[in-house]
Amino acid sequence: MKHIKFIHAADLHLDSPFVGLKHMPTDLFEVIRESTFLAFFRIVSYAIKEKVDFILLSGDLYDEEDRSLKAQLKLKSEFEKLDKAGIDVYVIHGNHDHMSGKWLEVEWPQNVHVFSSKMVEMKKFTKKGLPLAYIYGYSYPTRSVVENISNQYIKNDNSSVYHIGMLHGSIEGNKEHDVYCPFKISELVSKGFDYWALGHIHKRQILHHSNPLIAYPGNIQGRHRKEAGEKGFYIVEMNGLDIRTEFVSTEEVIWEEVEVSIEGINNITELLRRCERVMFEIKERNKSTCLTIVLTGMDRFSSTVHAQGMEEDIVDILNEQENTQDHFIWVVKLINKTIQPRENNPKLDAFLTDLHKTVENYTSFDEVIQPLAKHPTFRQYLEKFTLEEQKQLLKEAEQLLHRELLQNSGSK
Ligand SMILES: [Mn+2]
Repeated sequence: MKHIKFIHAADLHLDSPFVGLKHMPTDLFEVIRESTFLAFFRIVSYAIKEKVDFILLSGDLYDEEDRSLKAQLKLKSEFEKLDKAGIDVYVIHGNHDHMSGKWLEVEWPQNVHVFSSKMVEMKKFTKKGLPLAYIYGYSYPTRSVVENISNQYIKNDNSSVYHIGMLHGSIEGNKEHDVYCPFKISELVSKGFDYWALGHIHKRQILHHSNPLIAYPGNIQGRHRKEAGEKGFYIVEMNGLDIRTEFVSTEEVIWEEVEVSIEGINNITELLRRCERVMFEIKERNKSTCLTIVLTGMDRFSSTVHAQGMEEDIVDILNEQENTQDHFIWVVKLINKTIQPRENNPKLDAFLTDLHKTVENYTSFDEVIQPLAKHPTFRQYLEKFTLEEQKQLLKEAEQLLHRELLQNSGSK
C-alpha cells in the first residue's frame, strides 16, 4: 500500500459564542470570539504547507444547528484554499450541526465531500487515478442519534487500499457525555479497518493504538475552563501496516488552571502578589490564557479569603492590570479550596501531621492500585501512572481527607 498523510480533526464548533466571557474588555473578547476560526485557519495552513493528501472533519463543524452564515462563509473560503492546493476534505456532521437545522445553503467547492445522513456511505480517495483509501462516514439526520450504527460500517473488499471510518459518537455506557451513536471498541476493532477517525468527545484520546488506530483528536480550541490545555488535531501517516499519529496544537487561547497556596500569607497584598507572580510566569509563555486560580493550603488566612465576595474582588483586581492586547492573561475564576486550621485540637493536629508525613513517604502506590490495574477495562484504557501523576493523586487524596475531616469535626 502506498504512503498517505492526512489530518484528522473534529469538533471545530466554529463561531462558538463564549457567552460566559461577554463581560471581558471588548478587544480581548474579540480575540476569543475569533479563536475557533483562527484555530481552523491553522489546520488549513498546516495542510497546505505539509502537502497532506486529505483532511477528515469528524462532526460538529458548527456550534449551532442553524450554522451561522459567518461560519459557513469562512469555512467556504478555507475549503477553496484547500481546493487550489489539491487537498480533499471529508466531512460528517454531528449532534451540534445535524442536518435538520435551518441555514442558508452555501455551495462548497468540488474538493469537499459530505457524507449522507441516510446511511453509512463510502467514498473513494484517489491520487493520480489510483484509489488509495476508502473512507466511510455518516452524518446525523437529527440532533439525537442514539442507536448503534457501527454495524453499518462494512469493509468494502479491497486489500490494496486503506479503510478509514469516520464516526461521531461515544463509547457505550459513557456516563460523562451524551451517548450518541454508541459503539464498543471491540466492534470497531472487528471491522478490519486501518483507522477510526472519531469525533464528539472534546478531550483528545487514543482508544486503540494499532490495527486499527482509534482516536479522538478533541476540539481545536478550548471553550471553557473544563476544556483546559492544548487543543488541536492529529496528523496521521500510513505506510503499509505502519501508522503514525502526532498531535499538533491549534488553539489561539489556552484555558489553564493553576494552584496558589495561601500558606505563609498574612494579608491580601501578599496574596495578590503571589497570584501576580504566577500570572507573570504564564505571561512569559506568550500565549493568550484564560486562567482559573485555585487557592489551596491550610492557614489562618483562609477565614479572610472565605469572607463574602472576596473571590470576585480578587479576580477584578488581578484583571484590572490587564492592558496588553496580544497574549493577554485573563482570570476567569478563582476557586477557594483553602482550609481554616482548627484551634486547640492537638489530637486532630497530630493526626493531620501524621497524614501529611504518610503521604510524603508513601511507597505502596503500586500495591494499592493493584486490584484496579488487574481489571481488563482499566488496562485497555489507561497506561501506567507516571511518578508525577502518582504524586498528584496522593496530594489530592490528602486534600480530600483534610477537607472531610475538618468539616466533620467542625459539625460535631
Ligand atoms: Mn462537539
